[in-house]
Amino acid sequence: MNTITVELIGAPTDVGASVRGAGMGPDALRVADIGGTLARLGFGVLDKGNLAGPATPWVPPANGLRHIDEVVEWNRAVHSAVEQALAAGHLPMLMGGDHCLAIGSISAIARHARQAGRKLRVLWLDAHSDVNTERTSPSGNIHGMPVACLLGQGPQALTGWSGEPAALSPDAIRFIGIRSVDAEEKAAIRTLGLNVFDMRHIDEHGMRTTMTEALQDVDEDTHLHVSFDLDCLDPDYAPGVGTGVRGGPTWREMQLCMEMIADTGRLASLDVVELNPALDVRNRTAEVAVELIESLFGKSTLVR
Ligand code: Z70
Ligand code: MN
Ligand code: MN
Ligand code: MN
Repeated sequence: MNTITVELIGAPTDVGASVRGAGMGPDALRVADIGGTLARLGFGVLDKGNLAGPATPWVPPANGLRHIDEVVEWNRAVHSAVEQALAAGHLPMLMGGDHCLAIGSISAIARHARQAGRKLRVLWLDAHSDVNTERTSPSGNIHGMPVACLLGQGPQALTGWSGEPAALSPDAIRFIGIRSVDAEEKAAIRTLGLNVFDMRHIDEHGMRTTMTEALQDVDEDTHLHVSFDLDCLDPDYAPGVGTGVRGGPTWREMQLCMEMIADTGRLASLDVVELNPALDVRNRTAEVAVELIESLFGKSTLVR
């Protein structure tokens, strides 16, 4: 049996966020014992430490984009680290940092999947749809734009990194837990035909049916990537996030979501983003994240 090595990549920055503090996310996950937890599940664990990058200037947006140069620099570091992890045959876990880092991470993953001749399926677990561009964003915060960038719709400096104009086609992505969508994002979702399982869908059909739908057609040729924004969870369970939105999945619903992903056996890469220890309560959100990641990597309470 060959052991999978999970490579932990810390990207300590809040450069794309609306609130300061997500830069402390990687160490909060380490304090909650992300490494030991994965090792006890039988995985090899390689903690590469934290990437280096520019400080967050905390200045207003210019041309609809806040901190674009620093966002590009952090994403370059992430892209290169994820590329190297995949080349080494490891399973990369990007520990953010805010969600703008998914641009670098998923661009590297898209190139890798294409070169390996594999289909890519991205599960975007989030309260937000993150499909703004510099023309539609109400804030200029780039953590609200990674999906657009990956679809080839964002600013030029943040598109095309996978070697194709778009890292993802609209049908490669499934959104789960969405409940905060800006007016122009709604229009983009319709125009692009994105597959959104919003909270109404989860309320009406339940997490089990939702995940069965979201994972449909995932097969042995699929590279499955999970981009886990911790604000997907209801803030009652995950207070340590910059932009909590009421009415999200409970801890139990999220556990089932993770278990059903694990059951596919196709998980090949992961982003864990938007953890904000400055707003957390005694590291509870980091601990919840580790509990959920444990299930994502196959821990099961069932006796089968
Ligand atoms: C809003 C914007 C966002 C995360 C907030 C919010 C986006 N749609 N994303 N928190 N993770 O500013 O674009
Ligand atoms: Mn190795
Ligand atoms: Mn997000
Ligand atoms: Mn979010």
